[in-house]
Amino acid sequence: MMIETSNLAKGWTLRVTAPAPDAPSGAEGWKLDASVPSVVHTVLMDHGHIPDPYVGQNEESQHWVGRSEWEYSTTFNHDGNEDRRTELVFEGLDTVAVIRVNGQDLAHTYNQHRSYVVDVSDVVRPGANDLAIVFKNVREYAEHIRASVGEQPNGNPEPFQYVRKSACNFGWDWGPNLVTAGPWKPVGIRRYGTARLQSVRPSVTTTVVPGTGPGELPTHGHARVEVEVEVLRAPGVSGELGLKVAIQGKTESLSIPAGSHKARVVVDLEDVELWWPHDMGAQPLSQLTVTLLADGHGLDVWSKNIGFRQFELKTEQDEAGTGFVFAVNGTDIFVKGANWIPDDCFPSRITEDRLRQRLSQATAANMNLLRVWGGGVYESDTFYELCDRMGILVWQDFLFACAGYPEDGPLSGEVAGEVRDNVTRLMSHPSLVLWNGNNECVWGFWDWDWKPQLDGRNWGWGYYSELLPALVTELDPARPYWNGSPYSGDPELHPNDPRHGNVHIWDVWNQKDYSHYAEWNARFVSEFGFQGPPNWSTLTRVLEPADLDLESPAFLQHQKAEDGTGKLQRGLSAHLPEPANFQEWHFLTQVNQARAIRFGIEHFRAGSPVCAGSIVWQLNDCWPVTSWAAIDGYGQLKPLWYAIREAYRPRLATIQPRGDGLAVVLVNDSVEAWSGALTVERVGADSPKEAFAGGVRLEASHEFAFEVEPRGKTEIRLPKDLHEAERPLTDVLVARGAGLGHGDRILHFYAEDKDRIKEPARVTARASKVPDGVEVTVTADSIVRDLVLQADRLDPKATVSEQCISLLPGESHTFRVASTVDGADGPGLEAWSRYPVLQGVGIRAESIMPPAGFAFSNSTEEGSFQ
Ligand code: BMA
Repeated sequence: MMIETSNLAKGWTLRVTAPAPDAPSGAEGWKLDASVPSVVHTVLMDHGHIPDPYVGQNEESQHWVGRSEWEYSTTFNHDGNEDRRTELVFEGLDTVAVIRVNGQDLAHTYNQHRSYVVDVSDVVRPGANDLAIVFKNVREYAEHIRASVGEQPNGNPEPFQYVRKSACNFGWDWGPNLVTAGPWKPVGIRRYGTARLQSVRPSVTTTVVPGTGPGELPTHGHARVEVEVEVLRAPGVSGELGLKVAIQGKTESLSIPAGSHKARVVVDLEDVELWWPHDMGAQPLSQLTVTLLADGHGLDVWSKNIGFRQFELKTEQDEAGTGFVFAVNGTDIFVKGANWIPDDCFPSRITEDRLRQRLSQATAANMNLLRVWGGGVYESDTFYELCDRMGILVWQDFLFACAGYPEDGPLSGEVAGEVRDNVTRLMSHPSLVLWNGNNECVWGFWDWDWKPQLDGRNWGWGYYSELLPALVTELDPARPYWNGSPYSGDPELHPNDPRHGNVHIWDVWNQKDYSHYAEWNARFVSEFGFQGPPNWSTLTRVLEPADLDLESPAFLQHQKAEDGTGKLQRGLSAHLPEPANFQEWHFLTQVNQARAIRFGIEHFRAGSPVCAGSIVWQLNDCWPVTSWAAIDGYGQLKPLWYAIREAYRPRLATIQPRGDGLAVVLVNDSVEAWSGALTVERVGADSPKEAFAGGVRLEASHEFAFEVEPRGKTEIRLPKDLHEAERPLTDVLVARGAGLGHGDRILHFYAEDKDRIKEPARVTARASKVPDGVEVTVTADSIVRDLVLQADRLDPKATVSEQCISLLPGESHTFRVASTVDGADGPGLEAWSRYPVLQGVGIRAESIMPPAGFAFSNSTEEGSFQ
C-alpha cells in the first residue's frame, strides 16, 4: 500500500510550563489555540497576549518569552491497524525540545536545522493519542554547553554558538533579540507498510555542447543523473524491492536485493536543454521521479524538479593572485548579487507570495545571485524552488557566523546531522551553485584577537577545513565547496587578502568614507554595505510622530549597529548638505546609502575581469530597522534598490578615475557586442538664474566611437578639457549615448553637493491621473540631484518607476506611480508632486513650483501629510 502522510496543522494548544520570572501574571493559566508551523511569539500575538514586537520599544518587554518553557500539545487518531508503521515527522523544531506521546518521552532534540522522524508504532493506541512537544529555555541549554566546552570568542554576548539555532535569532546588528521557540516547520503523521524511501540524492553533471554562432551561448548539453537512494524497511521486512527512476520520458528500473537498503541508479540523457541565470537564458526544469515498489506495487514516491547546468568555481592562480570566478555552462560571469537574511524574525509566517515578491525584487534589480548568509537559516524548499524557476543563482553558507564554534561536546555530531539533512534536501536545485563553510569565522580567528582566549583550543576550523568539505564530497560531489567568506584559498594567507579569493569590505562604513571603495582592487567582494533608514511609511508604522528623532529611545531601538547614527552622520557630512530636520536626515541618509553602494558596484564592475563579483550587504531586512538593506522590513524599496538596479544593468557606463584623469568605462555583460557613439560634454550652469533662462552652457565636447566585446570592457580616457573643470562647483560632465544609462546619459560632478549647493534647487512638478495610478513630471530649472518620489507616504502599496533621478536645467523626468490611491478621496492629486513626497538634494518645500499656467491649491501645505 502506498505511503500516507497528513499534516498536523490545526488543533494545537500552547501553554507555558515554566514561565520566566518576569512573565506576565496569569500567563500560567493560558491555554491558547495554535496552528503549526508557528512559534510561541506568533501565537501570543494572535491571542493579543503580546503586542507586535516590531513596534516602538515592544521588543524590550518580550525577553521573557524566550526564557520560558512552553508546551505545544494536540491529539491524533490511530486506526489500530498494526500492519503499518506510524511515524511522526517534524520538519523543524526550534530548538531544544522533548517529544512526548501518550505521556512517554520519545525523543530529545537540540537542533533547529534538522528534521526528526519518530517511529511511534509501538506507543500508539487505537483512537485518540496525545502528542506534546515541550520547548525548553534554549539560552539555559546553550549556557550549560558553554560551561562544559569552554568559552569561545564572540563579539555578541549572546551564547548563539553553543546551540544549533539561527544565530541572528539572538539579535544582530540589524535584528532584534527575539529568541523563538516552537514547531517552525510542519509536523505530520506518516504511515507506511513494507518499506519507504529514506533519502533520495540526485547528483547531476552536465556537459555543455558549445553554441554555434560566434559569442552565442550554448543552449543544450548531455547530462548524467546519478541518484543515490536509501530505503527504510519495516521491521521484519527483508525481501526484494523495486525502484523506478523516471526523467524526461526515460525510465530506469532496478531491484534492491533482499536485505539491502541502498541503491544507485544512473540515467544518461543525450540531449538536455540548459538552465541559465535569468539574464543569460531559459530556466527549463525536468521532473525527476523515484518510485519504490514491492511486487510491482508502489510503496513511496519522491519527486522534484531538477535542471541541467554546468557550474565551476574557478580559483586559478594568475599574475594578480587567486581568482574567484563563477562559470555557468562554460561561460565566466560577473556575479551581481546581494546577501540574503531571514525575511522575518518569525520565518514560519513567510508565505510563498512574500518570497516570490522578494525574489522578483532581486531579479528586477538585475541581480543574478543571492548569498544565503550563515547567521540565518537554510531557507525553505519554496525559496530554492522559486530561485530555480526565476533563474537566481544561490550561494549557500553553512550556518556559522562571526564567532568561534566549539567542535567538542554534542556540537560536532549536530553539525554533521544538520549538514546531511540540508545537503540532501537541497542538492536537487539547479539554482544552488556553492556551499560555503562560514561567515567571517576564519577572519575572526586572524584579526579579532581570538587567539589568547582560545589558548590552543579548537574554534571551528575543523568544521570548515575537514568535516564540511568531506560531507559535501560524500553527499553532493558535483557541487563546489569554499571554506569561508571571506577566504583566500590557502590557510597560510590572510583570509581577507584582496589579491586572493573573496573579501568582505567593512573598513568603509565602519571607519572610512565610501570613496575608499576605490582602493579595493579585490578579486570578488562577497560583502560590502552602507546603512540607510527604512522608508518613511515603514518608520511611521512603528514609531510615534514624537519618536521621529535621532535620539528617541524608540528610534534607537530600530538601529542595532554600534554607533550606527554616528557612522551615518560621518558618511553624510563628507558629501551632502547638513540636514535641517529629521525628515531631511531621513531623505539624505537614504540617498547617501544609495550613492555609496552604487559607487562601490561601479568600481568593482569597472575592475572586471580581475574582479569577478559584487554581493551587496544586504538585500532584505527581517523587521523595520535602519540597516544596510535595499528593501526594508515591510518590503518597501529604498532608494538603494533603484541605485543597485542601475549599477547592475547588463551594460554599464561609468565614469571612473584613471591615471590622473577620468575615463568612461563601458562594461558589457551581455552576449552581444556593444557598439555605438558617445558624446562627452563638460557643461556649465553658473548660476541658477542662467540655468533658469534656458539650460546649460557648453564648455567642451568630444565624440567617441566605441565597441565592447560580448562580456568585455572598454575604457575611454577623457581629454583634459573634459576631466578638468574650470568651475568645479557649477560644471558637470555629461556622457550621452543610446542605452548609456537612465535617460541615455550619465553625469559626473566635479564637487561634492555640500560645497556645490548654495541655494535651494528649482523645479516645476505636476501630477496627473493615469489609469493605474499617477504620473509626476518634474522639470528642472537648476541642477537637481537624486530626485526621489516618496510615494509610500501617500500609499504604502504604491510602486514607483525610478528613484534617484538627477536633472540638468531644462531636463524633465516623469515618475510613473502605480497606486490605487487617487486624488479624489486621498490627499489630493497635487500632494504627489509636492514636498515632502517629492524630494531631491537641495530641494525644499519652496523649490517646487507648478508649471506655468497651473497653480497649486492650498490643500497641500508642507508637512500636511507627514
Ligand atoms: C558582516 C555580516 C553580518 C553583519 C554585517 C554588517 O559581518 O556578515 O554579520 O550584519 O557585516 O555589520
